[in-house]
Amino acid sequence: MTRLGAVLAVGSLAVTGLVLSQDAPAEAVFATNDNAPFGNLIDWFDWGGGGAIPMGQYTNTRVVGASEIVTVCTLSNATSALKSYKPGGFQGDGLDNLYNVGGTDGANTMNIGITNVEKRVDVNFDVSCTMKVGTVGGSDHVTVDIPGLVVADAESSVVDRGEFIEARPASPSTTTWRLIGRYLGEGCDSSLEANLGADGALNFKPVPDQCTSGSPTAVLFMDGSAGAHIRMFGASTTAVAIGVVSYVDYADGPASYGAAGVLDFPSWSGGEVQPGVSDLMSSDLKLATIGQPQTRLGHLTDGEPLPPFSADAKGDDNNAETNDEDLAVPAAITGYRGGVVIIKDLVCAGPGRVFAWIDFNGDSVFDPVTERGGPVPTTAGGLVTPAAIPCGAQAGEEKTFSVAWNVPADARPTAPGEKTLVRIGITTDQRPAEQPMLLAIGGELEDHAVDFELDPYIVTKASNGSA
Ligand SMILES: [Ca+2]
Ligand SMILES: [Ca+2]
Ligand SMILES: [Ca+2]
Ligand SMILES: [Ca+2]
Repeated sequence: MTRLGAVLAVGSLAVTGLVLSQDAPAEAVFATNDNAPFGNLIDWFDWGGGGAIPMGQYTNTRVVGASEIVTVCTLSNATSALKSYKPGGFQGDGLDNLYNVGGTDGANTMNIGITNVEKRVDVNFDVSCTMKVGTVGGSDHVTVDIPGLVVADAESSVVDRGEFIEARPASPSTTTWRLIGRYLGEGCDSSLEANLGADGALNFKPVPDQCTSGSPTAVLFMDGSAGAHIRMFGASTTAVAIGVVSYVDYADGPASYGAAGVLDFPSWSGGEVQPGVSDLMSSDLKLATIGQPQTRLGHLTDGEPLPPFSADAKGDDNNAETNDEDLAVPAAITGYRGGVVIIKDLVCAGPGRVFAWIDFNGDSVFDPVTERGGPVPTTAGGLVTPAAIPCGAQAGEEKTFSVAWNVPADARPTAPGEKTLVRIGITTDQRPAEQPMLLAIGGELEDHAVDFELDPYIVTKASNGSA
């Protein structure tokens, strides 16, 4: 770009607390503007306010109760110095119009661009990202493979001066390039020319040139590679932004039950960039869409940026156009102390294991032993063994399941107007997930508020909670 009409960036704001050093910890950075494509899902790596970006590991951390999700991106093999760039620093930048915190142009505080220091040289570097999940401050973290990276043009490119951005996936044979967002300034009639090579590298630049009203800008998902070789050329400045796509489906009961959630990744379809030369601004190329993950409860799930704690356990039901808390948990459950209650005919899609709890004594916490469910006893009058319930091995195939509980000796009925909580989760996580306060990998959690009726006159051992 040339700095014609460049807007002065405001001083660095402490949005992320990122210190520019190796292993620098930072909060995950999500755009806050309403129109950001998949804005709740994309954690853009923020490289800090205008300083050098040394090679090394950078981390973003999200805390969920006693657990944390640490996204780790590693930069390596740079052939030239790199520094951070804030999209919106040049008026032709389009990325700040798609993703920002604080506003567009100079108001944007997201330092998500990686830019060249030297002019008129080919700049090459490698980036790769992964996630780790474990107890905050603990040594029990497990590595989670992430399915892909978001790559975007963070600064307008001047084509007649040779500027471009290129990303070559680490696993080209298993990677599909998908267009997930784009921007074109008012009155700009440039296209964004993409050239997808036989080696999987995608090169893109505005054609015939940039626009000061907002150059054609693409946001691309490298579906199948969590690493890339980046190559870019800045006659003056050119910059690339890297993001990681994931979501957490949180439990939505009262906070006393603890923050719990399941980390997962959406499945993508459409928006495929074709081999050879194409125009990413063409209306013939539709944006990619996301679908339901294989492992879920009911038919739907979704992610949310923060735990939607709520007294009536409807925080996650009411926070989107569709209610993803769609397990048919009955409004009332009846049982007696020492007996068994069963909730029948719930729908899950696997692969995965189902875990379930009821707060029988109404003390606003789940007892991990006495309030945990398990498979329906196979012998008449038998007791429930608290355990996970398998949910099929066929990917994404829905099946029904039932879950049973022993009613503990301290169970008490809910008072008029009072509810108690049922928590049901499914996960592909192979770690022990015995606690209701967990951060699992892959799946969904649902909370449902119910009446619990204690009926000493029930004579059958098992009451059908769904009746
Ligand atoms: Ca659901
Ligand atoms: Ca949800
Ligand atoms: Ca309890
Ligand atoms: Ca709910």
